[in-house]
Parts: sequence; C-alpha cells; structure tokens
Amino acid sequence: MSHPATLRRVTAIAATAITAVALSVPAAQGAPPEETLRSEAPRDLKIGSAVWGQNELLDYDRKNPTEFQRILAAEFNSITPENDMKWAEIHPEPGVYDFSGADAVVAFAQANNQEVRGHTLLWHSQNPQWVIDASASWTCQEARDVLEEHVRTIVGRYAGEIYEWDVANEIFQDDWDNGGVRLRTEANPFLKACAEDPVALIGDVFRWAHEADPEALLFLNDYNAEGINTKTDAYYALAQELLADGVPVHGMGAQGHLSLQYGFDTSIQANFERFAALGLKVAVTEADVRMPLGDDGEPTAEQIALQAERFDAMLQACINVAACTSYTVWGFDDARSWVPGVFPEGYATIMTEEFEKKPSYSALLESLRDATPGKSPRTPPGLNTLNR
Ligand code: 9MR
Repeated sequence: MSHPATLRRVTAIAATAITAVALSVPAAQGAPPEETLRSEAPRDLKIGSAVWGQNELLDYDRKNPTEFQRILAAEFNSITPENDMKWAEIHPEPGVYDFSGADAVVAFAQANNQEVRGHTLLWHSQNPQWVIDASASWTCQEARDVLEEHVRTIVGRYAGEIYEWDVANEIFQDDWDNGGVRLRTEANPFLKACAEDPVALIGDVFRWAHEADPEALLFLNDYNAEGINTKTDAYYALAQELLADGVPVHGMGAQGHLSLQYGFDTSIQANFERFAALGLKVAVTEADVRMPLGDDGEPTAEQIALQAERFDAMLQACINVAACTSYTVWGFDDARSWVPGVFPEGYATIMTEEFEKKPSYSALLESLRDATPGKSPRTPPGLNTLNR
C-alpha cells in the first residue's frame, strides 16, 4: 500500500536529479562565471571604489541599474562616498543635515552586499561656509562642541553600517620650507581653534566616533603617505602618542594619489608593516595614477604600462601585509575622476570613459587572483599545450 508514496518519492528524486543536471549544464558548457575584482579578492580584503551618491545613486533601481551602477556592484565589495559624507554636503547649515547622498550610498551597498568606508569627519577642506565664518571667533571649547555634535550625529546615524571611517583626513600639512610636516593648525578650523593642544582634540574625535559606533575601524588618512617619509614618520609618532593615551585609533590609510610625473616610493610595504607592528590596520584608500597627456589627450603605451605597475604595486603591498583591510580606487572610470578638474593630467583610473578595462584593471585582477588560494594564474588559451 505504500507504493504510491514510494513512486512519488522516486519521481521527486528523479525530478531533483533532472533539475540538478539542468542547472549544471550552463556551468559545464557555457562561459565560466564572470571574474571581477571582488570575486577574486583574497582573504577578507575589501576592494572598493569611491562613488558620488548624490550624482550616481539617487535613482538606483535594482532591477534596472545604469551601466555605471552595474559595474560598481559587480566589481567592488566596498564603496566610499566620494563627497556625500563631507561636512559641506551632509551638514550644510547649523543644525541642518542632508543625508540624501550618504543614505543612497549605504542603501546601494546593502542592496549589493557591499561594505561602506566612511569619509570623513575632520578635514580642512569642503567645510560649509557657516563653519568657516563661525570659526573666525571660535574658542577651542566652541569648536569642540560643534565637532562633537557633528561626529556623534553622523557616526551614530550609520552605526553598524560602516566598517571603516576616515576620521581624521590630511591633518598634517607639508611644510618643506621648515624641513618637515606639521599639524594643520591654520587651514583646519577645528585644529586652529584648539592649536594649543591639537592632539587632544584629535584624540577626542576618535573617542566620540568610537562611542557612536564601537564596531567601526577608525582611521587616520592622508596623501603622500604611501612610503616611509617625513609625513608618515609624523603619523607614526602621532599614532604612538594616541595609542599611549588609550585613543581608539585603529588604522592608517594611504590615499594613493600617484602621478607618473613623480617616482614611486617602493617602501610602501615596509611602511605598512611598521604601522601594522603598532597593532594598527592599514589600507589604500583613494588609489589613482594620473599622468600628463599629449596634445591628442592620449597616454603613450609606456604610460599605460607604467600606470598598471603603480596600481599593482600598491595592491601588492596591501596583499602582502595581513593588516591591510581594504584597497579602494578613487572612482573607477575616467569620466568621473576628480583629476582633470584639478591637474593638467588625466587617464587616472582603471577604466576609460566608456568603461573599457585598462591594463591597470587587468593587473589588479591578476594579482588578486594569484593571491587567492586555489586560484591559479590565468594562462592564455593554448599556451598550456604549447608549453608541454
Ligand atoms: O574626489 C573629490 C572631489 O570630487 C572633490 O571636489 C574634492 C574636494 O576637495 O575632494 C575629492 O576627494 C579628495 C578626498 O576627499 C581626500 N583626498 C583627496 C581627494 C582628491 O582631492
């Protein structure tokens, strides 16, 4: 009498088997799944891009993404709001917050299984006019109150949704005339108001951020901070001082804005290692590699190759140092790069304006793949047989 039930079971198993076979067909016969930067990333290394949420993500429709949004989701497992969390954007008037761009970045990330790097809380640039005006007469306590309210509001709003924060950005300025670098106690309105003890203020910004989101890793971040140099020596000393004071500082970010006009300091890995030895995380936070272009606006073959080497050298340092948590490019396509607006240079990102992948992209992909256990270096079709 159990026959019909057995039959049903057998039929069900058969159906399952057929489904399994049917499902396995595309994988067996079709193209292999698309390799992307995020799919090839080793360990828990995050591969990120900056994105301007206000410009690119407000209209996001998951089922109908723009080409830019499709690539952003496919290639990266981390995104950084390029401008949306900066003071002028998110806190344009006293007591007035505009979270629209930042919310769009966080929503996009969550929809696409990405993490968010917050950027940034204490910076000399992109402060709103009201901060600039008010700061003319600030006492240190007044500056502290304004900054504390801002930090607790922003970090608190996104608590649990941001894995790393660039808390203090570019707080050292180059001061070559005086033989080194010093804290930006003139251009940064908050440090200026507290110039008598700027380190105490910096420490408290990290403390406020940590209280507002105990899970987020809190970073110092700067440009010209790749190799071992006067500036990173200053950061190293500052990090030691903050750590000795019990400040919750967790990482040092090297922005990685390179230009082919200058040499590349290969001590980046050694620099990362010394910060890691302090117990800090490190990250490449804003990588791009710009270059002067000819009259035709095009790079030479040599420049294209050299750009790939530089992008890759920064990634190699990150891969080789276990404390390196993330490698972020400052925009992935030339059409959205900040570079041409500021320098007489261009071609700074890993994809062209038409989203064509440059050799720089391929170099990153290969290095990520090679660093992933179980993945073997890609061999061009046919080469295997020829070699045997
Ligand atoms: O890419 C950002 C650009 O859109 C802004 O206009 C500019 C304003 O200063 O900031 C750019 O991002 C900077 C980042 O926040 C900090 N490091 C240097 C980056 C390039 O200037």
